[in-house]
Amino acid sequence: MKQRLALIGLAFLWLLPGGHPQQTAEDACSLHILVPGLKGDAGEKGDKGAPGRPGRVGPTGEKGAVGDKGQKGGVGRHGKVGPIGSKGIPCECSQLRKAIGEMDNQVTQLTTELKFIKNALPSPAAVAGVRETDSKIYLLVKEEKRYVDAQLSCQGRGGTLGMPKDEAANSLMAAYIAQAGLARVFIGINDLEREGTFVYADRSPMQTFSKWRSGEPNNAYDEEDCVEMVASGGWNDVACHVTMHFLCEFDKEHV
Ligand code: GN1
Ligand code: CA
Ligand code: CA
Repeated sequence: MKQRLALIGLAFLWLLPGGHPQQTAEDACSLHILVPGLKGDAGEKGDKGAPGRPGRVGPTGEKGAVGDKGQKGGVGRHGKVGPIGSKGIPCECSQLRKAIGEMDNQVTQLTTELKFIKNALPSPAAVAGVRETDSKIYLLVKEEKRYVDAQLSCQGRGGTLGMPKDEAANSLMAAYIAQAGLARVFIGINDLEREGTFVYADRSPMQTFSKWRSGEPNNAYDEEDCVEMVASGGWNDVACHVTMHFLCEFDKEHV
């Protein structure tokens, strides 16, 4: 123990500046391991390193000044079809939307075509094969029918057999018949309810205006309760069971 302490003491003495203790080769070696050597010369400059990783995102900057007002945007698209009401039938909305879109296109196309027909063509009614006044539309039907069936046909189209209640209407109807190359057509006048008392197809009574041909109405063969108009515009009572072409009339308000 005493020997060990003596050795440590010797080592310290050697470390002190100016100390020159006697030392063996073995001693010097073990001492060099314990103590760092002197700083060497600076080495050569190394190669440039690889670029570093991107830095972290910086803090949000301060709000800038308000810019100029932008230009007005275009018209937006149609909105989506709304939801079905509480009592609605469940359905495929995409199919409905598609159908509505197609109808929308059809309405646009029809509107354009109607506008063209009304504005560009000289006589829209003539194009459609009918005649019209401010309040009525007349249609010649070139099918041979008995009076009652002719009236039903007109009613089925939303009208009635033509009822000439003044000179203007009578003239228009006559010209229409003549231009169609027809000799006679059924019109909406009859005395079916009371012999000799002629009424219009809408049951309205005959007023001051009438256009009976000379000698008519004569109730020939005691069986003439319906009325025809000939191409010149005159009226004649005829049997209701005969068949002929007929002329329908429509109220513009109701078509
Ligand atoms: C005669 O000749 P027509 O067909 O135009 C008759 C009418 C009758 C009709 C019956 C002047 O007319 O009253 O309703 O036959 N005209 C005359 O078809 O007698
Ligand atoms: Ca009669
Ligand atoms: Ca007659």
